Formats: sequence, C-alpha cells, structure tokens
Amino acid sequence: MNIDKKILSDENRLKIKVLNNPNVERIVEEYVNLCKPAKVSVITDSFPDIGYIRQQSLDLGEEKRLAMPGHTVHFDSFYDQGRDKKNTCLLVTPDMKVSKIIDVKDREEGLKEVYGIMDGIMKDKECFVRFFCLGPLNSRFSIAALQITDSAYVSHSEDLLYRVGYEYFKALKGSDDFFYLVHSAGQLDEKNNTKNIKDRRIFIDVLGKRVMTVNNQYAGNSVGLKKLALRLAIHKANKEDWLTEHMFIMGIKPENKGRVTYFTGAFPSACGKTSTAMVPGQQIVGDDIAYIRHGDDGKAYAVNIEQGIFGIIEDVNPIDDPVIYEALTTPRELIFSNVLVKDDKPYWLGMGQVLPEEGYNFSGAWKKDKKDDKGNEILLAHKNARYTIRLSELKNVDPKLYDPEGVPISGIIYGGRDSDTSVPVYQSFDWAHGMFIGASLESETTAATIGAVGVRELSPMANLDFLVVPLGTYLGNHLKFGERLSSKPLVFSTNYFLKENGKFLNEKVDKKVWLMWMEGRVHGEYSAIETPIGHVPKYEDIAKLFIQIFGKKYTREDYDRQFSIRVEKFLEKLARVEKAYSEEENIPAEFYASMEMLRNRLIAAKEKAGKTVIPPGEFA
Ligand code: SPV
Ligand code: MN
Repeated sequence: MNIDKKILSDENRLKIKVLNNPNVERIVEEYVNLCKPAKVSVITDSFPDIGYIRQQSLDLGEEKRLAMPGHTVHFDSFYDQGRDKKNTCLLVTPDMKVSKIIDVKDREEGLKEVYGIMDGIMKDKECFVRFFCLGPLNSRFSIAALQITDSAYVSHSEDLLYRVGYEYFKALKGSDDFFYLVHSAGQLDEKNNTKNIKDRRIFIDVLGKRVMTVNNQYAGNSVGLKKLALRLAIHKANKEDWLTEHMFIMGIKPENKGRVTYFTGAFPSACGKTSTAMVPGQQIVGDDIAYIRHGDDGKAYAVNIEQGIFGIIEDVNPIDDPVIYEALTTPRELIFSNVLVKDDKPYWLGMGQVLPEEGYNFSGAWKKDKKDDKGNEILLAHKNARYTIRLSELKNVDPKLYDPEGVPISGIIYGGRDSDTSVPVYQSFDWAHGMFIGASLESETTAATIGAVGVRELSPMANLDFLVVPLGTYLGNHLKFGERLSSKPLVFSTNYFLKENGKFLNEKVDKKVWLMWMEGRVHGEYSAIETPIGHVPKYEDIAKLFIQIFGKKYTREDYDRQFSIRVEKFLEKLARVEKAYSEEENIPAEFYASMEMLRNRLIAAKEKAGKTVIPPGEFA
C-alpha cells in the first residue's frame, strides 16, 4: 500500500495485509491519500482494539462520561440533529432509471464535488478503518461492510449496533463482495462539532457499492452501516429477488399459548416502530432494518442486520417503555445523544420525572426558555435525541437474534402517523392488497429528518427516504417476492395516531391489543368483519383482549369511534396516493387494481349506508 509509514504503522499495515484482499487495500489507500489523516488505526475484532475505540471516543472529546458506569453522552452539531435529506442524493449515470421522487445527481459531477470536499478533510485527525458484518455471521443473508471514518463516536456506535467482521473479511478470500462507507465529520470546533456544515454531503454510489458522507455527525447521516448501507442493500436486493426493508422484527408471544409468532413492521421514523418491537412481554429481534429471503419451506425468513438500537429517547418512561427505561437507567455500555446533561446525569423530554431548568445540551449551556437565532424556543433535549445500546443488554431480546437462518415471518405490519383516516388495526384482503397498503403508506413528518414537522407525505413501505431503485421496480419486486411464497405472511395496517378534537383516541400501550389480535389472526383464532378497507376486528374480540391484557373495559362507543370506516377520508387518501403515483412508471397493475377495488367498495358502502362514517358493525 502506498501510504506513508508515519501515517500507517507497520502494525496497522499488517492488519490489512493479512486480510489478503487487494480490494480492501486499494480502497484504504485511495481514501487515506485523499482525506490525508495524521494517523490510521486499523481495528480488528479483538477486545483491545474495540476498547481503544471506546477510549478514543472519550479522549478525542466526542463522548463524555456520565455518572452511571458505562454511560456516555455525545452531541451532534446544532444544525445536524436529524437525517439531512437535502444533501443526500443518489449518484446516477445517464442510463440509470430512477423515480421522480428520488433525489439524484449526475455521478461524474457528484464524485468530483465530493472528492473535492474530501481532499484533506481529515487533516490532523485519526482515521479508523473498521470491518463489520451486516447480519449474523455465517449466514446467507449477510453482507460484509468496510467503514472508514474519522469519528470515534461513529466507530463506537457501530460496535454497539453491528457485528464485528474482521474475521468475516478474511473469509471473503479477496473478493470485492462488500459495501464500503467513507465518513468524515470534517474539521471540528471547540465543542467537537462539524465546522463546515455547509459542505455536508451524503452521496450514494450504488455502482461503486459505496457511500461518501462528509461534514456531519448525526448517526443517521454518519454511521455508514445504518441508513447508508441500507440504500446499497436495497439496490442489491432488487437485483437479486429478495427484500431489504425499513422494518422491525419481533416475536409476539401471547400469554399461556406457548408459542412465538414472528412479525416484521415498517413504520416511518418516529412513528412507534421501536416501541412496538419493545412492547412488554414480547421478544425483539430488531427495530430498524431487515433483510428478508425465501426459505426452502416456502416461508419468508428475516434477519436483523443490526445487533443494537439507535432509538428515540423522547417519551421513554417507566409507563410507556418500561424495558428500555430500565436499561437506560442502569449500568451498561450505552451512548446518549442530544439529551440534556446536568450533574453528569442525562435528562430527556417525557421521561416521567421533574426535569431540571438548566444544564448542557446540543445548543451548549441551556436554561429554560432559551431561544435560537430565530426566536424559537430551544427545548431541554432535541425531539430526535437518542440512545444507542446493544440488544443483548435488553431482557426481551429474542434468542434467534444471532440465528444465521433468521426467523420465519407470519405477519407484516405497516403503520404511519395518521390523525384522521385509518382505523387502529386491519388486515389486507391478500398479498397484492397488502403491497398496496404498504405502497400507500403516508405519514406526517417528524424531527427524525431536518425540516418542517407535521407535513403529510407518502412513504411507500416507510422506505421512501432510502429508495435507490425506481418505485415500480421496488414494488414489483415486493409483489413477486410474496407470490413465490407458498406460505405468505398476512399483511396488516396499524394506526396509533388517530385523533378526535385534537386528542388521541388511543393510549400508547393499546398497541399490545392490536398485536395480540394480529397474532391470533395468523393462527385462525379470530374471525373478522369484511369492510371496504379490509378485515376489521370484531368488537367482542378487542373488548376481551382489553380485559385480559389491561383489566380494562373497552366500550362499544370506544370501538365505534376508533374503528368506523371514514369513507370520505379514505377516498381523499386514495386521491392523494393516485396523484403521487401519477408520474411514476411501471407501477405493477396490481397496485391500480387494489386502488380501484377499494374506491368502488368505499363508494358503494357510502351509497348503501347513506353516510360517510360507517361503524364496522354495519358490515357484519
Ligand atoms: C430513522 O430515522 O428511521 C432511524 C434513525 O432509524 S436514523 O439513523 O436517523 O435513520
Ligand atoms: Mn429507521
């Protein structure tokens, strides 16, 4: 490798040499010589190497120790508190087909631009070279990933979130069958925050199986293995007939039935995905990204490509998220980000206790009523403040997290932030209608991405932000994937956010009832009402579940208010979806067939009932 010995020591050089992989050598050489760090550290799977990263996160000031053993805190820059959609784009060549809804840039131009920014970007900094495995080791699902970063925090986060893969790279036997992710937080200010935020770029180059991301720190932008590798995997899956999804994986375990039924669920960011997977009494496999493949038995199998959670901390409290709350308040290795710190203790919004009126947060020293330059109030902690933790630290981790075969999927859930249209839970008529439900998923934007919140947007399969293939290709692949399964997962829709007169119609914990109903449906334990939108639960079944689970009375009025079919609202939604898809090409015919079927059923129901809000009982 043509890298100066002062920068790459013999010891570090040897760690690369023994991988026997000319592709790795070429990539490391290229980016080290471009980014010009003062020093390169190559990190293997060894305990001392990983301990070194943990220590560097502290020594470099990217993390600070908190009072509780193992806990640290990291702050991202004030302007880098969510995924930066504006500066994220897919690099395309003139012959590449993509959707209008995907942000693209000419590949040649983009590479020139980002190489320009990367030239010398690691000046005086240390560069970490890391090897990971996306998915369990020794699994047909898994993909190797090489990470180059100058952030010890990014590297430390990846140790919590991913499986180490130095040994896995040796098994590649020199092939280039891996993704690579190059990151630099850029030059930092006295608060250890990116100085050149205006030069923030996240360029996805599927042709080179790589992502270059610079001048950022927020994990959704910087941690290559998370949302950046997700995009590369979507590209790969769509060429190879499997699925890469923005989905949790969980085992649902009804009481006294002696069984675990695995579900996946796609929810846009900050819409209850993690908290669903963490419902007390259930088992979590993963909360964010699933690879799904066909099994020999005709079922779909899924693995979590991660082994940790980068979760939203707001509203994690002993009532709503008891398992996570306990994990976050006891000694173990974990990283808080963008919370408030006072006397070396972390605080966040909705934690269920009296909060301090001053402390230190992502804006620096903070006092209640502090305002930003524009006069807007700066909250105690950012609404997208997070925690990073290994799943193995949680009591409810599923024993199959590391199973190379994955888990068999019996149900798929789609859920968005919808205040006025859909019911809390229903089931699709069939796989194609399920695809339509996923493809027409809408949600109101949240603090997980930079920009306005509360704007209703289409997000097919909650994966729109990460799509790098035409929407028609993606949906077609999804449809075909299911058609080939002899035992198809049932497909459901949930909505936790239904409101009336500005108030939520459900408690957060109600989702456990919906989960149990869906699980029961898989086992043929509940019949349902066929309504124009799909199969809706019967009042008696839901009322019984409320009693069983919470000892709580669930009235027929509650049911009618929550489960009535809002015909006009659904028709409006179909019109929005149709418009959003009108500029897309090659959308599967089944999508439009489902849309027409729904529209006709809704209109017929309205005419028959003579009203636009119809209680489900009227369809029974
Ligand atoms: C999400 O926003 O969907 C997340 C967090 O899971 S991020 O890493 O920012 O993508
Ligand atoms: Mn996510």
